[in-house]
Amino acid sequence: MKIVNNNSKVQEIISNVENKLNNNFGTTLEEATRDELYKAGAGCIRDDIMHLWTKSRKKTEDLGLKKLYYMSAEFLMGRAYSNNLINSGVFKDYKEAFEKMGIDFDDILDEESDPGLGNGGLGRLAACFLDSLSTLNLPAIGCGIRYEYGLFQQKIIDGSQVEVEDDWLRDGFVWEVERPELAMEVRFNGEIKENWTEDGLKIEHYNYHTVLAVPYDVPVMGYKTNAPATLRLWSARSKQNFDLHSFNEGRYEKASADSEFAEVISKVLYPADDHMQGKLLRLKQFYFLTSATMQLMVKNHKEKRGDLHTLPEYAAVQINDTHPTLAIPELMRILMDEEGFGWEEAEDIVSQIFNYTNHTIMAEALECWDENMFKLLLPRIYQIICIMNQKYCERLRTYYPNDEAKIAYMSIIGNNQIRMANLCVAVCHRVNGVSQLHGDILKTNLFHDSYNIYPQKYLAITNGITHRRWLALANPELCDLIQEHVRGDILSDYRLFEKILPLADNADFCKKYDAIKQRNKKRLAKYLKQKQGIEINPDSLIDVQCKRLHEYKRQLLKCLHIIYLYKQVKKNPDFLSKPITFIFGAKAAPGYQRAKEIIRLINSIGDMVNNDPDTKDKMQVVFVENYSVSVAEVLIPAADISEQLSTAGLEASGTGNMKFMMNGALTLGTMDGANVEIFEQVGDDNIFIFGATVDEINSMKQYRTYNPGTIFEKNPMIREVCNCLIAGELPRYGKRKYSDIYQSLLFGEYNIPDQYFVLYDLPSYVEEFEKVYDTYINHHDEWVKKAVINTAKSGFFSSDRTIEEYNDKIWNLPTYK
Ligand code: B1H
Repeated sequence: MKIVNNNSKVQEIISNVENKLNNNFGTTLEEATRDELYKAGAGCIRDDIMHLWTKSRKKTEDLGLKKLYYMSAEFLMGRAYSNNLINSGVFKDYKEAFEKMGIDFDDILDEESDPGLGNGGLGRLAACFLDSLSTLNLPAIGCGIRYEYGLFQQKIIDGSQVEVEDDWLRDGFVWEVERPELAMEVRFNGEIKENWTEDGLKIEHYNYHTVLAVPYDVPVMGYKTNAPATLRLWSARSKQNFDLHSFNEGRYEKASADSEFAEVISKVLYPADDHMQGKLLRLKQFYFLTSATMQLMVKNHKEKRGDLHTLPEYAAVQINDTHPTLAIPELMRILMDEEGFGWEEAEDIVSQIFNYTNHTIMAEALECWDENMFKLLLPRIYQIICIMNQKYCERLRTYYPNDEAKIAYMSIIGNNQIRMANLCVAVCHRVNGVSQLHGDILKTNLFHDSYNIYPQKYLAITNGITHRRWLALANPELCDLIQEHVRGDILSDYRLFEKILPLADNADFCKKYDAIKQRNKKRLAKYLKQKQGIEINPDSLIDVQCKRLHEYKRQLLKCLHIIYLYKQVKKNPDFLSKPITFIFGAKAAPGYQRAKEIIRLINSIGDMVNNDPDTKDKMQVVFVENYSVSVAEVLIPAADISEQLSTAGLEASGTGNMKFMMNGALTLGTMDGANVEIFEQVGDDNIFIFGATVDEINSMKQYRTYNPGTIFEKNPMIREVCNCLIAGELPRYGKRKYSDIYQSLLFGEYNIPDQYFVLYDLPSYVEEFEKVYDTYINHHDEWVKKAVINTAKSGFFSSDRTIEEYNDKIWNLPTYK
């Protein structure tokens, strides 16, 4: 019976695809290009999703359900087609249908561009959250920017990173719907006049620039959802597409200047991760996003409910890091200047609606804006922030009388800078960190003084990842294996993962589990051969570090370790009994010179190790180009070891670590971010921890007791490894030497040598790696058992759990039924 049903579904898909090819592209199955086949197939599932989406949006509005606005400058969505098929429960049917038509379905999936509208973890988290919100039937809209160009594509040429623009819209984007009827006007620059009238103070803004914000909506199909979420991306456009007035007067330059002013705003994503760039254009992007979103939110509420005082009953706003902070003063502006609210009244509403997630404590990432630049671009918002600051400081003085130093530290404006995190903390209802450790650091460190006054504001909610994409889509075989052994649907209930825990002792299960890992390694080998012409040994131990390139993430530590192993193998050919493949994937911000230098170093080490007859069969170093969501989907399921090496205290959470553990790689990491919670979930025996703890690092910083020079002198291993950077064994690109890196480790920048404690942690890393290697090689059954335990315990890291927590503790959204 089932087979017949299935067949008829497959048959239906085939005829739908044929119809689409015919109706939309005027072509046939035989003639169609791959792009047309992709679009026809995507169009079919899109029709179903659109239907569901339209219906549920209308009903949500009619029922007046409270809705979440998840505001973020980044949404790193990844490809939509396969994800939509999985979440609609028809992936296998589509695959079969295409195969019946004689078409390789993987090739079709590969046709889709991978929208990279985010830098890394922060943007990917937003995408996982939308998937979970949709799956849990919680009314939600993600609000972001429709960057015409996403994060650059990375090529490695001669060992160096070369950036290529990411023209993801070139062939069209089938999942979006333009909504010109919802376009909003956003105003920049100009002057403010205060007019006292009979009705009180009226604010007049004149001589401003207008930019049109046009929303494009994308449905986000959750797993078997009744209520797909919406991703609303704003695109900037000039109000007069062509300013006829200026044109007629012969002022061509002004006409085109206006359109340039507008269109450049949503042109490209800023490519710096965990690093603040105080550029005017960036500020324009943020105001553009927040003003358009707040205006439309208010307009919708007024149309539907009339009274703006009830807004907090119908809307919650989550601010993903400080980037969308301007939504706060913008809502104040709309309520006061356009809706006639008084200050207290407006503030009362604003303080109920907004919540802020902090993602980093690193000083260089904390967003602040030059006061003068800000004042010119956003004169009214500036005034509002000044008043907020004044009132906030007055309030603080009642708690901290006679402590002006503290007030200066906490104030929103200081040293001619506007500090966005302080603004958020001053106003938001809830402030959260993204792992337990990070939440603690916020309380004891970054926001300590605010925490002392408002402890109830602060909470920690550990990040998560959607197991639909990171297991079902990326590792279908493992997903099926788990599903076969549990009752209930793991894709809708992450708690079921734990049911496989007893199977860690079942030899038959472990054998199947291990065989899947092996096939995923083969799949990776095939991918690398096809995309980069690189051959790897799928029978080797696969050790992966993939994430943005940043000094605090310590790819350099891994480099030094590989150099150490190389030296050992050179001295003793039997040092490694089984080969290891070290895989790196990492993009460096284009202006981050040290990070780019580390990419060159990785490739140099690769050249040295991979071409040396003494080592090339024992170890291989591979740099995977263009690390992105779709690359991660092939890489992570193939990994044996997950490298999570950040200096303790600096990685707020990490989410790659969760993807690896779910897919059965064992973590080799520091006690940092969510690694701590992975440790707590799986227990001491099933994770490999090394390095200094947060307390140790803090104490070394506080008392300035760390001196890498001493370690260098005392430890011959460290001397040998460091000397390799400057001794001339490493092939170099151009005239480069790695002496800058060497210098920074031993003498440092601004007199802080080795500020990320690489040399400090290297000995304990080397030692721990030996344990990892020994377990993998000599106790393989034990290894597989540990891997199974990791998968079994990974349910906690599903973003469904994370979203449930946000909803319980912050948003209180109703479920759509
Ligand atoms: C994270 C950022 C970030 N933290 C500024 N901060 C950016 C900051 O373009 N900018 O200006 C972009 C990104 N990203 C990451 O967030 C943390 O480093 C990870 O530890 C964390 O897992 C992730 C999600 O919470």
